[in-house]
Amino acid sequence: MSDDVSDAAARNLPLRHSDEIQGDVLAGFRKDHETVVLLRFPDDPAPVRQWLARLIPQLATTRQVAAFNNDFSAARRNLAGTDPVGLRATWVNLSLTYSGLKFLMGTEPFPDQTQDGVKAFVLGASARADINGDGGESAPERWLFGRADQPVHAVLTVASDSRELLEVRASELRVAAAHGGLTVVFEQVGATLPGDRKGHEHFGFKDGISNPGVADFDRPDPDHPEQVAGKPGTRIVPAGEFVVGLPLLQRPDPGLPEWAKNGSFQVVRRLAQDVPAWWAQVAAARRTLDQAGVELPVGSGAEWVAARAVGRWRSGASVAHNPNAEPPTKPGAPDDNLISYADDKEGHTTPVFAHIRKTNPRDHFGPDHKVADTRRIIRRGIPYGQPFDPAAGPGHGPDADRGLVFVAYMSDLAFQFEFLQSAWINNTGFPPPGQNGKDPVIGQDSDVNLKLDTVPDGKPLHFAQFVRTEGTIYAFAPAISTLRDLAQRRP
Ligand code: N7H
Repeated sequence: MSDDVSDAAARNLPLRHSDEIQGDVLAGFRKDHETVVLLRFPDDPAPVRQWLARLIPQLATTRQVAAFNNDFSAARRNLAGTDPVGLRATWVNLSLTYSGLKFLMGTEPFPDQTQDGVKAFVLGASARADINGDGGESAPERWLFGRADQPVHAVLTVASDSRELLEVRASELRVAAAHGGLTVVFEQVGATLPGDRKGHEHFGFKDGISNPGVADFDRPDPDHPEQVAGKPGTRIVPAGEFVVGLPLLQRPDPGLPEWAKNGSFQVVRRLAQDVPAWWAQVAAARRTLDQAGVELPVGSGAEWVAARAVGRWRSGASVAHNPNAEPPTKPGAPDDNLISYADDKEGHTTPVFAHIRKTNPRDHFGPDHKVADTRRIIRRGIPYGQPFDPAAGPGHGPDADRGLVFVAYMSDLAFQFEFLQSAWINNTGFPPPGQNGKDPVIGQDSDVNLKLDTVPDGKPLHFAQFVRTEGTIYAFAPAISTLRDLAQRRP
């Protein structure tokens, strides 16, 4: 597994030892509790630089987080899969928005703004709402953060094993920020869901199964060097897809300034999920199919349709390998991620509109995965709010706030995140040919065309959007040395 690398193997994986790249990007904090604190700078840069200088030694590097995750996995293995209680850490990372970077640099950070990814970062997420499909109820004027009238300069990502430890650390960070004259514009707390729902998102599906492997960070499988050892199906892509200045798969190097090297662009999005409404429409879709006489596995119910919408069953088992029913979960088995769409071009098993197929078409366009691999992002999301369970009392009902704190890293906001949103998720024509529908989990309202061996021309099913955008920030997590230069006002 990516976090399970022996000392000997780690020596040949130079990015595991990076003291430059911040820790959440490649290693991933992977904690049960996380908060994202959005900060605004005061007018005077001097106290902000002092705040930054004091903060830098507290920022988690890739070396620290990778080593911790490695120890944690080893201990977990020795404890037959339970979490080692004594091994705890609280991590902090810092990213800056365009206006935050410009403020600290005292000059234009990107003299050349012709490149699309740079343009997206400079303009910010609210100006890119049309591209990202953020209209109507998801329009920026309604956002809780990231609106044009509500500047954010810096983003602290804080993660810990317990809520108490997180709260202590977050309050220390808030006090330090206040000393520097910074104000908290918004704070979004997230936590893994309780009990057996740990690791699952609010609709009920296991999340965090498929993230890209990264060259020089993840150990390649000796027999299949294009995949991560111990993680069948997890493809290794060049690190430059996520970290600026490192090798890319096939795009030309965008030629970003030297200070950006070893940094990563970050998207933070609060995505509200209307759980009962989404499931009600899944059940309605099932009734439509039953009434149309479409033959489906007996007793499979709404779950069958929901699994088609996601591409996985609730447990994370793929529809590709388990078309008819959710299989019993096997303890200790690697995640079901060795998925091919090569023999399912029409999507009779995994629909071409399924969320995991829209966002990573894998080998749909060819065995080299190139179309998919250049658009990958590293996802570090965590749920917020209580699970939907009205009988459990206040906070669990249909009107309570709940959803996903979506956090993702990449080296180009336009080429990766924005492209996924506009060209794949919200494009009824993707994948060509024909009109297949938008993503029925996170996309805008649309009909999807469900094709089956027995219904090769497809049956239209309507999916309305029950994931609403409530805020978005584009930020950049600079290398530690760049942050040091900014604290000392070196250009
Ligand atoms: Fe998605 N969901 O509950 O259905 N996502 N996602 N996502 N998502 C994935 O494979 C979900 C969102 C991706 O490589 C799983 O790890 C929800 C955005 C990508 O096969 C589940 C929300 C974007 C993958 C969900 C949400 C993506 C992925 C299966 C919002 C990009 C990996 C678990 C509330 C812009 C695909 C897994 C692959 C997987 C859900 C948001 C992208 C269950 C509820 C905004 C690339």
